[in-house]
Amino acid sequence: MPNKHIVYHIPVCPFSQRLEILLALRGQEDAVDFRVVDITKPRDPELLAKTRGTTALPVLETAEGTILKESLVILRYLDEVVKGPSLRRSDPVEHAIESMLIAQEGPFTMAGYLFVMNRDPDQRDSHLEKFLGLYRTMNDFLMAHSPEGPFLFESFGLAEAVFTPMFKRFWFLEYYEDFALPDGPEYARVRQWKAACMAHDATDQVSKEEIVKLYYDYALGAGNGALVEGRQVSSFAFNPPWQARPWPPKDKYTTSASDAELGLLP
Ligand SMILES: N[C@@H](CCC(=O)N[C@@H](CS)C(=O)NCC(=O)O)C(=O)O
Repeated sequence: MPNKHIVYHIPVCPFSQRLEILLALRGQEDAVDFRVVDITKPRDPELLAKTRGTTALPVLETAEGTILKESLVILRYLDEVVKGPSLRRSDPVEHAIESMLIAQEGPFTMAGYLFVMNRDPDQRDSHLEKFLGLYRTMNDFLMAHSPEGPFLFESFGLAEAVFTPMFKRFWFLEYYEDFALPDGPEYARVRQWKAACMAHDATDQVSKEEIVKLYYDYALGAGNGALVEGRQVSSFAFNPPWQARPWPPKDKYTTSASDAELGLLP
């Protein structure tokens, strides 16, 4: 690529991590110029004009000024234009198979986020059941198309790049909901897939500690940099850095920590 693509993003965003994984797999981290957006601050009007008032990130701007949105679209685009072997399967049937698995990511992502954001203890079981049901569907799909594993095909590919950031994000469910995949055959294959995805070298852009600290406000029901009642600073703030903050309280149903308790005051 003669001129670099620009990607506007939130560094810890799972949708943007999909793109970072692709670049890491190719050893092409420098092929894209990442520009950090702080979602706790009002959006730059110039960027807002480019996205015609919409705010979701990541956004890719090509060297010619075309604006692309939606991480799956940007991922497939980068897969075509960045130097190196394609992530997508070249065989049409295999590509259709990976696309069917990818089609499960929307409901899975939504269910995980709604689960962590729920603060009504009476709703907890229904969130858990919904989430587990989606894992069983994935397990069934993997058993049908790739019973041996660990990946869908012989190596980490497009579907893995799509799902791994969500598997890592859902560390917040382990922490705030004590979520763990149950033992048993209904989950064995997806457990193996998830473990292989998460262990891959190209996916270490985020850590559990970072996710748990940054997503505290999500666990209190406040997403996308919104402020929790009584607080002045979002858990998504870049400063003080997450490394300098204590681990948040695990109990999201009855407590709400202050800015000071979360180490968010300078
Ligand atoms: N479907 C979109 C979702 C993107 C998304 O929700 N991004 C979040 C960050 S993780 C965001 O930009 N939130 C701020 C906003 O929507 O204003 C994609 O895959 O790109």
